[in-house]
Amino acid sequence: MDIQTVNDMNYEAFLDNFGNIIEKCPLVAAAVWSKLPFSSLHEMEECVYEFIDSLPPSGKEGILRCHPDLAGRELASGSLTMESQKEQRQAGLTSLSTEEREQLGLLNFQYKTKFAFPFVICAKMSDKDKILQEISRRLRNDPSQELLKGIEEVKKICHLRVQDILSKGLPTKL
Ligand code: 2AL
Repeated sequence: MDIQTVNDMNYEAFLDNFGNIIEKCPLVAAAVWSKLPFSSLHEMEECVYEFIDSLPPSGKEGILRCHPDLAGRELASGSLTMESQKEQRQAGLTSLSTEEREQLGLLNFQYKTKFAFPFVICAKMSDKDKILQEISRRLRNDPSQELLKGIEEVKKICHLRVQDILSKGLPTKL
């Protein structure tokens, strides 16, 4: 898919294709569609990031809260979004031992108790051991540092989701 194909998309087609590049936040794609056309896909991604950066802290926290826990309730119940399911599987989170699952569950709980938003990391760029290390390390940060770090990870997740959509070739419902 090239930038011309994206620029030609009506609102519905754009949302069908890019609505979940930020987990459960189709509003971001809806806002970005208003800014079409773009001269490159890179410019489109930059527009996503600018939108997120322009949000007040409460909006950024809201974006983090739309992310499911890693190896959490939604993974166990099969209710993750398709994208998240794939990312968590690739990071090895669908094949944790009981001990590892309990350890991550406890760390997720401690993280959310401290920061009031979930721990977010780009799972595809990590693996279960790194995730356990990172959450333990990041638990020591202060809330403003973690808000920035979490949003940085959201952008990495977004970049890989855009790459994934583009690699699929033809868009749906152009
Ligand atoms: C996720 C997710 O669902 N996919 C990903 O890369 N990271 N969630 C999270 N809490 O970090």
